[in-house]
Order: sequence, then structure tokens, then C-alpha cells
Amino acid sequence: MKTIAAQPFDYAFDPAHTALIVIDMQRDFIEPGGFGAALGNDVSLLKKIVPTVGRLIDAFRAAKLPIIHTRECHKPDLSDCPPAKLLRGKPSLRIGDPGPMGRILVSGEPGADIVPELAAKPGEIVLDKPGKGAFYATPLGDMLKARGITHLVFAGVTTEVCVQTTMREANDRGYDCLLAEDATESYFPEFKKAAIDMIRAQGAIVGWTATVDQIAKALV
Ligand code: C5J
Repeated sequence: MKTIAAQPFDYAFDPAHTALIVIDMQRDFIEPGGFGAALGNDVSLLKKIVPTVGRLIDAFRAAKLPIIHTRECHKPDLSDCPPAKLLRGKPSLRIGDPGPMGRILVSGEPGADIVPELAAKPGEIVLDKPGKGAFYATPLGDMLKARGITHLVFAGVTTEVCVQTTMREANDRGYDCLLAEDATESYFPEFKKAAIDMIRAQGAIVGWTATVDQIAKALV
């Protein structure tokens, strides 16, 4: 077992049963012209964490531990996008509309892909998900079970939406979850802070948080 001086208290994990989940580091959320920007957000906030997420991925690659990259996107016919999601908000471009990076949040389009700096390497899992949580309507649970994973480290965007939703899903399924606090970001800094506070409140009610440096040091 290894230990990270995490918050709210030490996070103990066996690397042999630990995986990294990188949530939705997609062009549609991080680059101008995508879904995030269409909703009126300042995407530059998210772009800033790309190098830090890259360092965390590199640490898991060096330790030869499983890495799962998720992408929030839908089938081209949008049959997996409920009307409630499609019609929500007043974006300048809705899911499925053509934009500068192809159809918004549609699988196979350039915008739905992971930013090139963080592209998956052979052997890493890329998991498309129609919801905010990565367990909903995906084979993630079975994939983790097949690999004997009990501990999950999380990074990605956005902290309070898809990252927190997936952490809560994982927590309810019995995984010990650790969020890399400098490898996650929100369009709303106050929401990121609140999500981190909520996750580790009440004795790690959803999970733990630590920095990428702390996590990488423990993986050496
Ligand atoms: C959002 C996400 N924010 N990946 N998606 O719509 O957090």
C-alpha cells in the first residue's frame, strides 16, 4: 500500500488496483467554437490545466497503471440525447448543430475528440458517455471490475458537473476516489472550490483531494 497526504486525511491505495479517469478533456469544452463556448463560457480557464493533466497522465503511464479517458458525446442521430438535455439552456449552438469543429458533442466529430496534447496512447481506454456521469449507459463498471480496480484517481472538466457526478457514482459503487485538485477546472472558480469542499467534507463523504505533485510522488 502507498499513502498520499491528501485532504481531509491520508489516502491509502494499492497501485495494482488503481486507475486514472480523465474526464472530458475535449475540444468542445476547452477550445473556442465548441459547446462550452456556445453556452457563453470563458474556455481559457479550462485550457490552463492541460499541462497539469498531462503531468498526471504521464505519472500513470510511467507507473504502467490503467488510464481511462472519457468523452461526453452523442450518436450522430442523437438517439442517446434526451430532449431534456438537447433543449436545456440557450446556447448559440445546440448539441448536434454544425459548428467550427464539426457537429457539437457528436461522436466522431473533431470537437468531440480529446485535445491533441492529451490524446490517448495505444492501450488506454477511450470511453464515450452520453451523460454527465461516466457509469451511466457505459461499460465502465464492468471494465473496472474486470481489471480488479478498487481505487480511482480523477482529473478533467468540469469539476462540479461531469467530474463530481462521476465521482459520486463511483463512491456509491464502493470505489475510493481521489480528485487531483489542480488537474480539474470549472468555468466558475467558485463552483470548483465548492465542489472540492463538498467532496472532502464530512470525513471524505465523496472522496479525497490531493495535488498532481503529491499523486505523482506516490506513484514513483
Ligand atoms: C458539462 C462536463 N459541463 N464535461 N460537461 O456540460 O462537465
